[in-house]
Amino acid sequence: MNMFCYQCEQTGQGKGCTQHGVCGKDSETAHLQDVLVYLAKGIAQYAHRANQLGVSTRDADLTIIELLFSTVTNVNFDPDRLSQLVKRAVNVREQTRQSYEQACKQAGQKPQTLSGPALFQPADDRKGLLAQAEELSIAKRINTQGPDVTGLQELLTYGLKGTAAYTDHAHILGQEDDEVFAYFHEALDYLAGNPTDIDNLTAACLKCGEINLRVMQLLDAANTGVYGHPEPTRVRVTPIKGRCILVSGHDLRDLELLLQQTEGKGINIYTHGEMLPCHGYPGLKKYKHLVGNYGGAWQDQRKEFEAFPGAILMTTNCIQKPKESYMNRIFTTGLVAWPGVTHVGPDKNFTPVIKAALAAPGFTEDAPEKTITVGFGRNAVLGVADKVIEAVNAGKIRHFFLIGGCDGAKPGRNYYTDFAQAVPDDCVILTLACGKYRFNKLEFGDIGGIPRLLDVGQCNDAYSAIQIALALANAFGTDVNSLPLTLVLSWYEQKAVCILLTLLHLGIKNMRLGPSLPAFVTPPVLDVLQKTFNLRPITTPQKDLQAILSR
Ligand code: FSO
Ligand code: SF4
Repeated sequence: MNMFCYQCEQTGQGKGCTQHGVCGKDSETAHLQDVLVYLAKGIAQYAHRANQLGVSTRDADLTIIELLFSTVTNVNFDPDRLSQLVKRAVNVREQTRQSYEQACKQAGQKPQTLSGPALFQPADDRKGLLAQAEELSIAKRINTQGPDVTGLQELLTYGLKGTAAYTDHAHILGQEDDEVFAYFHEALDYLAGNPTDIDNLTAACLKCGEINLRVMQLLDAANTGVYGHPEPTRVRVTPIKGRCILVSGHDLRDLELLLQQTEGKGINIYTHGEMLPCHGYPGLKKYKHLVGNYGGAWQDQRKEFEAFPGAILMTTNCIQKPKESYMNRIFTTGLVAWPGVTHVGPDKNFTPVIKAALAAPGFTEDAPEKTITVGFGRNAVLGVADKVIEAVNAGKIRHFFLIGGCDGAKPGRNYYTDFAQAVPDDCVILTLACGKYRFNKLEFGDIGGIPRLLDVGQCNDAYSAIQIALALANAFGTDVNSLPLTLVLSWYEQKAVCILLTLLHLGIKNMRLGPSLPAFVTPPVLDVLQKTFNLRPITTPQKDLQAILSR
């Protein structure tokens, strides 16, 4: 039974993964994820109408977010857990239907007769469910309505998935907005109607970017509200002697809870991948046993986890198929899952992780000390805005580059290392997300005390980078597009998609995108993006730099 998925940059030769995902997702998992997205639309059909009648739909709000986040690349690979989510989705859709019908009754209205996902009844057995899933496949839609419309529908779907991930992170730390949930219902209800108008679909994608900006603002408020503003912090990137746990993903709360549960137990905690920026938060760096960062970006994990002599905790994407050698000392929590890997449930009792760390040998000696600096969030950067503005006015800073986004396994991603190294000495590089591992351990020096490489944080901190750009534009009395600033982006999965939609919503022009363009953005759609936003693919670092600096 063929799957079809083209939601990430890794997709099989630009044509979609059809037998098995390059990410490791098998056909069964892919089909179950298609069912979950379809059911999210079904819940939304009722929730949207209930919301319009003034009824709140709390279960639907949170379930939709979790369903969508579970289908993001490299999050949930476990068919059993996905099947449980299918059951939960059907139950929540039923409850939401009842709330809607009740609300209609009270308002003296006749409930609308809905179709499609609202009525979909998943088969009881896995075989039947998978056969149904085949009918929902993206490949079918491409065949019937063509690649352009399907691609735009999927662009919106992937934007929603990314936005759902950020909504979930913000919600975990107590920040949410009913209007955001209502938007999810509206947008998914729109998709449930199988819209085909290209202009409307394009506008809907930009609307997703607008809402994502709000969500990222909530997430920024959540992170800084709970843990304080990141501050420039030196982080050790070489191991020290002792037992250890490595924490990967993006979830600050999981790290905090693990730090609390390991305090005084003689276990050192290391961040991995996108958890690196955690070292800059006062509320997290205060834990003395948060000793450093280990390894690089997500795609190197199989080698690095094998070599790590302790336990490993995955809090969100990006997990890869674990090797046998560390299967018994890797753990998942939250929405992330892999078949056979022990999952720590919502009670966040990390005892199994701690036991595995104590049973492992740990590092037997200190490696020579090496550090890098993180923590240049908006508060830290804007705290020295006067110095930055002065340096620009004095001609000491010629240009800013935001080299940000995801990392991945493709060789073409060397572009970002080469680009960062080729940036002239009188330019500053801002970076965020896991793509920075391509160059964040290189020496860039400073310009009059301002570091030439400023690490703004995770992909989750894109709001911080946007605020820095807006504040600079304000200080120079201009707009972001007139600043000496260019965004050079690398994308991999759907969180990058929603951030890109946010940047387009903000009208940011002249962005460079790579390493390859999304397969779901078809030539006519790309043409619109190029004409309207001058969004263009990366070429070579030399050519792109020359074009940017000669503007
Ligand atoms: Fe990277 Fe993975 Fe953070 Fe993504 S770890 S690729 S855009 O999940 O989210 O940057
Ligand atoms: Fe392929 Fe990416 Fe989909 Fe995985 S998430 S199946 S690699 S397109």
